[in-house]
Amino acid sequence: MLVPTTMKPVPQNQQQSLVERLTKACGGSYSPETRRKYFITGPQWAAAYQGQALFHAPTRAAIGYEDVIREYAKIGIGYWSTHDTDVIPTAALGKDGQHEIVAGIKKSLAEHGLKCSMVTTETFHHAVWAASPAAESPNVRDYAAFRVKNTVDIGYELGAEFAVYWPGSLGYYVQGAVEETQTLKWYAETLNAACEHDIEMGRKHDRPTLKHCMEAKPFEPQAEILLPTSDAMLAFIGSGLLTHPEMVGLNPEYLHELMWGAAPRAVLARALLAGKLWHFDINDGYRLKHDVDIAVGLVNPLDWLNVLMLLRSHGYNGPFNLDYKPPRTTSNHGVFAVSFPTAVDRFITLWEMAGEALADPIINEASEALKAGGEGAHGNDADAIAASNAELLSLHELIAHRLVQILWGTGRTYSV
Ligand code: 3MF
Ligand code: MG
Ligand code: MG
Repeated sequence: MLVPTTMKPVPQNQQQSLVERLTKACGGSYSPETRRKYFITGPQWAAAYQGQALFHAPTRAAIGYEDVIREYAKIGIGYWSTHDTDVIPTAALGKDGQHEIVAGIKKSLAEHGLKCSMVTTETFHHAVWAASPAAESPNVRDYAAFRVKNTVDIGYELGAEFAVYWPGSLGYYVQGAVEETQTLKWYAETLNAACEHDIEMGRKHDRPTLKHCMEAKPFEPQAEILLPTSDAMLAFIGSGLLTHPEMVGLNPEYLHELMWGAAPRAVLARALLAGKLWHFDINDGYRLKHDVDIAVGLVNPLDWLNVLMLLRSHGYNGPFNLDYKPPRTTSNHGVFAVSFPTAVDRFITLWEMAGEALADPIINEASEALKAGGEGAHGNDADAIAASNAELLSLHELIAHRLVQILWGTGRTYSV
């Protein structure tokens, strides 16, 4: 809405307080104690994202893990997750430098009362991954195996329960350049190396192994992807290529599934049925567009309500990982004053609302009636069966209407 502005230009030193005052005026925020009751995990890379992209320069200053952990603690985000190279320079991986940094992270987490929930290996940014982590060259694949095993070690060190693998551009820029079945076999070997190392570590440290979760993304701006969807990954897990398929599950990302035009709720349903929904990256965005990583509920709140109803009704108790990118227009201050607290609060409200929707008497009576079905027709008479259910089926649309009503505050109307 364009309205003629009567406001005077806002001096720089008054902008933060204006943003804070208006954020507070929105209301609807939860206390850090309440926020900590949910298994909400904050990635290092999300908060430290500087706003750069293919055509875009950074808009925010670099920040380290100390800042992120401290600010997450203030907000009430109880868990932290990281890529290896978010915190450890590539050249220091597996060396003394790594041990010093990991010790510093442990101290920071303990000081602020956070836990490390998940570790993940960056197999996409560095030049070494130009031909993917499952490249033809054996030295690249040996290096990939070193990296995932080293991430398992970091996970043990920090007490993580989950390891996530987003393979990045696992595929090709030009058709015919790689042989797909061979590439997938090589990719499986890397995951096998991670699981086998984990089993050894588990024995040594007398603790359960990590849950290894694959994350699919249908397209990157520059490559064709061999495992583009969660369903492709389920097939891969069941393909016989993995030595420990029972240790490998999924980390679907809401937007990654929306990006290829799927219904995220249906994707999650298939993962639930396979017993592989272990971790969930939460964000929002648009169908058939880039991976814009908008914060949860800012684009599709109704769809999110539906997703959370499904997860609640199936007792999903894994992490909700805030894998989004504060927009380039948000400042370093805004990342922690606006972006993260409001994302967490929308998630909590949607989660609680999903509980309310599941208990809603209208929705329940309608669902039960649909399951009871229409009376009076059995057997092989298709016309009679259709007629016996015809009036009941209007309840589908009524259920959708009721969900929208719940979303905007049941029965809200205007006096016009
Ligand atoms: C890319 C992603 C990744 C993965 C991360 C976890 C940078 O679109 O979603 O975030 O979630 O690599 O392994
Ligand atoms: Mg993700
Ligand atoms: Mg993403």
